Formats: sequence, structure tokens, C-alpha cells
Amino acid sequence: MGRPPNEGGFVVSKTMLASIAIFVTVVAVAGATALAKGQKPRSSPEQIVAMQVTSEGFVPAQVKVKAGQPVKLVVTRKTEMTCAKEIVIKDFGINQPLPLNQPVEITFTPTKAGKFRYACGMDMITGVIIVE
Ligand SMILES: [Cu+2]
Repeated sequence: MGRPPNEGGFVVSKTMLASIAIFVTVVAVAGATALAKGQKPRSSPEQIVAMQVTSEGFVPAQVKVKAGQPVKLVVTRKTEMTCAKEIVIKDFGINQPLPLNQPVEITFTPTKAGKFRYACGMDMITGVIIVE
């Protein structure tokens, strides 16, 4: 049975190839799992921003959020001393009355970066949302 001596060598290398293939598959699966884990925090990324209306106006008067993630503004008007009895965010079609001492939730999702103004109904008391 004149087996060429290199046939055995061929069989071994085939086995090695199979092992390498399995190894690569395991690494790929592990990588995909790690990726899925890495993405998980981005799936429930609501950005909650507390805001008040005081005698100073909107506090804070500048808010930073990230694009593509829902924003929940919780606005509480604490004073009768200003005309800011509502909050208007034109770019997001928001015009929300602010009853005294009642937290009001306003939810929207900025889709692109930029600066978006918020203001009282007369556009006198203002602030800016910086979307990054
Ligand atoms: Cu006003």
C-alpha cells in the first residue's frame, strides 16, 4: 500500500485548518457578543434634564444633550415674577404651558447637532439647547 508519506501530513494540516476555523468562529461570536453588550447602553438612553423657571429666568439657560437620543425636559416654574409661564421650543414644535410649582415633562428627540433656542411665549426670556 504505497501511501505517499505526505498524505499523512495532508490529513494533519486539514485537522489544523478545522481547528483554526473553529477558533476563528469562536472569536467572531465572542466579538459579536461584546459588540452587542457595548450597544446595550445606547438602547435606553433617555437624557433627563431638570429645569426651573425662577426670577433669573430659565435655569439652566444652557443645556447640552446628544443627538439621536430622546430628551426629557422636566420643567418646574417656581415663580410668578417672570412672564415665562410657558416654554416654547420652536425647532421641535413645542409650546408647553408651565403651571406654577408643577413639574412638566417635555419629551423630544433631537436628530441633528446644533443650537436650539427655548423661550417664553414672547421670546424675551431665553435659553439654548446645545445638541452634540
Ligand atoms: Cu416673556
